[in-house]
Amino acid sequence: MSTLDDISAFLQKGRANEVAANVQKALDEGLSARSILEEGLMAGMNIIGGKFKRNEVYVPEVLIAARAMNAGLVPLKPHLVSSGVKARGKVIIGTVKGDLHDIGKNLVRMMMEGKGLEVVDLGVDVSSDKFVAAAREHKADIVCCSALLTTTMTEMKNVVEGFRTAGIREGLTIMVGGAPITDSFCKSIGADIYSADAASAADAAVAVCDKKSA
Ligand code: B1M
Repeated sequence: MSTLDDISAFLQKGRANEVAANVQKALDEGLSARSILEEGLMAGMNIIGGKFKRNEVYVPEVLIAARAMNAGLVPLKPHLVSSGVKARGKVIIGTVKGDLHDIGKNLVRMMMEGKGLEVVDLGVDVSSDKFVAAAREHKADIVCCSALLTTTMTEMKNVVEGFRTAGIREGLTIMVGGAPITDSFCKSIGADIYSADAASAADAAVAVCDKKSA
């Protein structure tokens, strides 16, 4: 078995220490951070996701797999992000109300930080009011909403409405993403940018901030 297979296998068993150790081993072997993320960590999480869907594993197993994934991201973070870049803009990020999934959101945050953006992470289960208050307080350029459930993605519409009602929608970019989100959903709720993955979310955010400061 390759180190990437080991990472996937340990992640599925929720063995956080072994996942982190094998991520470090893969880095030492010269594997790219991207392949470790996609072919090791995310591959393992996708297998767990499929088993979860077929009721072959349940919430506790998925939860410990998620913890193991987060442990694997720790040694990977410095390699996913470049360092020493000057802050280019301010981003507020959170997983929307009712939704507790945070791994994708954490990846988006890491990639954005790596591109020199200052990111304020509101965590999970974030209400529209909280997004609005934080954007106001931090004078954000971009608000990023993540959702993983078809039942919570509709909360993104409330976030967009919340900014309209507060009178601060103009000049603010609202970005949305997460597995059930599509470009047409983004347009239908009046958000500005849909990104399918963390790397393109970071690229899009940098483009917005660079355009603003040009
Ligand atoms: Co949940 N869960 N879960 N779960 N869970 C899914 C999402 C599900 C697809 C599983 C399944 O049935 N196959 C399903 C949703 C079905 C649906 O709505 N259509 C589901 C369900 C049903 C549930 C519960 C309702 C289960 C229950 O209790 N009966 C429950 C809901 C709890 C709640 O949120 N209120 C629940 C609970 C959980 C756990 C707590 C156990 C755990 C989350 C732990 C955590 O996040 N700390 C969990 C997990 C881990 C998953 C799966 C297995 C993995 C999600 C993940 O982290 N993927 C997931 C199945 C799957 O995806 N295969 C599943 C890895 C991550 C890197 O990908 O988050 O998609 P993702 O992020 C991607 C992109 O989407 C994008 O970038 C990332 C990649 O670069 N992205 C953005 C994400 N946010 C973005 C924002 C952006 C741009 C891009 O801009 C702002």
